[in-house]
Amino acid sequence: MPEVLRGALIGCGFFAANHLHAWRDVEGAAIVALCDSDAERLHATGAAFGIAARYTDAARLLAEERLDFVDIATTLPSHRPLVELAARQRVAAICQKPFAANRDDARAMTDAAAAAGVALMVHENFRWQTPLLAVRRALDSGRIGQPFWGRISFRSAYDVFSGQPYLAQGERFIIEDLGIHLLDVARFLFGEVTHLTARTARVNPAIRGEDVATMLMAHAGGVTSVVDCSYATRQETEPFPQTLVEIDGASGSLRLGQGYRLTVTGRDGTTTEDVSPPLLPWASRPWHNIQESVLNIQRHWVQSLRAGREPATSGRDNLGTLDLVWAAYESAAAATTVRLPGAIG
Ligand code: NAD
Ligand code: 89V
Repeated sequence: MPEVLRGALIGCGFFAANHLHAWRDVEGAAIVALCDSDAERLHATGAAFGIAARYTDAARLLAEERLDFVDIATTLPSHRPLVELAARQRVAAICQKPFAANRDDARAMTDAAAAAGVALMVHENFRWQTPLLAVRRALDSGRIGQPFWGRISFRSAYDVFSGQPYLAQGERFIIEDLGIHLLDVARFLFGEVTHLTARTARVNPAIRGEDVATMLMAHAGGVTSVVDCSYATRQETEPFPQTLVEIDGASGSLRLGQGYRLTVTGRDGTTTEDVSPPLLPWASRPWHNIQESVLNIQRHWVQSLRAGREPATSGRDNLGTLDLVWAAYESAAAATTVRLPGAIG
């Protein structure tokens, strides 16, 4: 394996600058080429980051550049063709979330990477946020004992549509765009899910999809969890983009509250810790939490490739999160509880 892995970024839109800034901070990898079908965006990004090799066609990029991986930061409709293209060239790929629109596409993508013998990671970065990693560590410390109940919550009135106008246009919105992160965090903290019930609502009349969702889940390990998200919730202090967590266990409880305060109560008393993410030099509030998680997941990608290990949020792993997304839409539409494909009994 080369000392510095050669990567290309495909998709120079709203979020791409975070990937590119973070790649500069990742040891052992460099972005050597860019691709975007929009030439204006491509050249603006190339100029901003000093990257001269620029392509408007991903097939040409892969044919002409010698690459160890591609980092796909395009929106959902292009994910399957781009992942398959990379696999055909035997190039490893990172793909932004949402990975796929349906199980057939997701399977085709994971099968293509497996058949080519290349790594495939979904850029599912929320579980890499410093505050959420601190929650995982607190659970692992055993202080609250065996968890039996949890809540992962993200409620905001932040205007996400100004930076990402496509979010207002899709038939599906909050579960597919944001709930997907929280459902992944629920799997990260409580394990796989057997049953899910969801309710959704659209409060903002200017958008097409749902902007409020509540999911109730039974996890195979015995935890009952609630995942709730809203972009229609105005509060005294706007918490965007903080994910709040409540967990009750057999010997105590844990709360990740606003302002990145982690309070853990065990039989030995209560401790409160500031688990704020660092403000990286290229980051800006309030996005710094998400921005730092981009750096963390990209570092994890390089470490995984070097160690020959499957990344934590591999394409295969992400099927479990996507199943929850699709189950949530199915449950909300039919007003029923959905049994997950992997559920036993
Ligand atoms: P965007 O629309 O602003 O940018 C996407 C870019 O990809 C555009 O410039 C478009 O021209 C280009 N593109 C599309 N298809 C292409 C193709 N086949 N070949 C080359 N270029 C192509 O979107 P965005 O807001 O930057 O979001 C990109 C992805 O990142 C989405 O899937 C979104 O859900 C995800 N996202 C993730 C996070 C996170 O925290 N993980 C945050 C924001 C966005
Ligand atoms: O992560 C995302 O995809 C973003 C946001 C956090 C704003 O929902 O769209």
